[in-house]
Amino acid sequence: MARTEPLRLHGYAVSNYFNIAHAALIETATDFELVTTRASQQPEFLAISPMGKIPVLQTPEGWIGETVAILGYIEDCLPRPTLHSAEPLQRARERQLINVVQLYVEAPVRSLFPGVFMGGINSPISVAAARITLDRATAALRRLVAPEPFLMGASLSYADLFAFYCLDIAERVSRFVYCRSILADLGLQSWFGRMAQRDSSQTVMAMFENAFGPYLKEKNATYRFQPVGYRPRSPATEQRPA
Ligand SMILES: N[C@@H](CCC(=O)N[C@@H](CS)C(=O)NCC(=O)O)C(=O)O
Repeated sequence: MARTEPLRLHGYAVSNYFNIAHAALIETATDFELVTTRASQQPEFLAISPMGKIPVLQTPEGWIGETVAILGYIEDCLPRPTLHSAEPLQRARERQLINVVQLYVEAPVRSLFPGVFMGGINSPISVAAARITLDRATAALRRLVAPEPFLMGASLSYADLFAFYCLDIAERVSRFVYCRSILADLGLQSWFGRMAQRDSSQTVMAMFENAFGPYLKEKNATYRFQPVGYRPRSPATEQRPA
């Protein structure tokens, strides 16, 4: 059934998960609107997002949380497979990659957000524990992907979008905490640079950059904004370190 109302994506651009869903809506040419919302544990927000997290997608039929579920909904509403392969094994491998990135890269990196982006301190134990998972995940991802030119082969998939926004944040944390580039460890710098040049990335990352500086200031973060691989095509409004 054709939708008469646009989908509404609630969240804001500091969130790598919000950015994945935003990029997927752009890449699939879905009709959508953005609604700026912060994550919250208030009852009204928990009624639409059970974990109180962003993003959350408002559809004419109801609300969906969790980025993987949001991507699945976007894809299921399309007339034909767009960012997922039509072939079952390839589709499963795309999901496998998304799971590895979410659970074994994003989650350990997220455990270090307090000491990097939120004005807190990371204990040596949590820094060491995250490193163990990241090393396993790095080895696994090196076995799983060899961009040709996309992570799962000749065409862009949800796995590329998921990995791009998670690795952007992982790269920032890895450089800050471990003085190491996870993109270099993975051999994914060229892929990341190509992804950064996509129209969707230019739109989404410009919004991220605008939102991230004020967020870091609000949190009194020790981290200072640095460009990772994304370069805007037009002159930037933000002052960048040389
Ligand atoms: N598994 C969730 C993770 C979403 C998530 O962690 N969102 C963050 C922003 S990037 C958030 O809402 N954090 C606030 C909180 O955890 O209370 C998804 O896939 O959407």
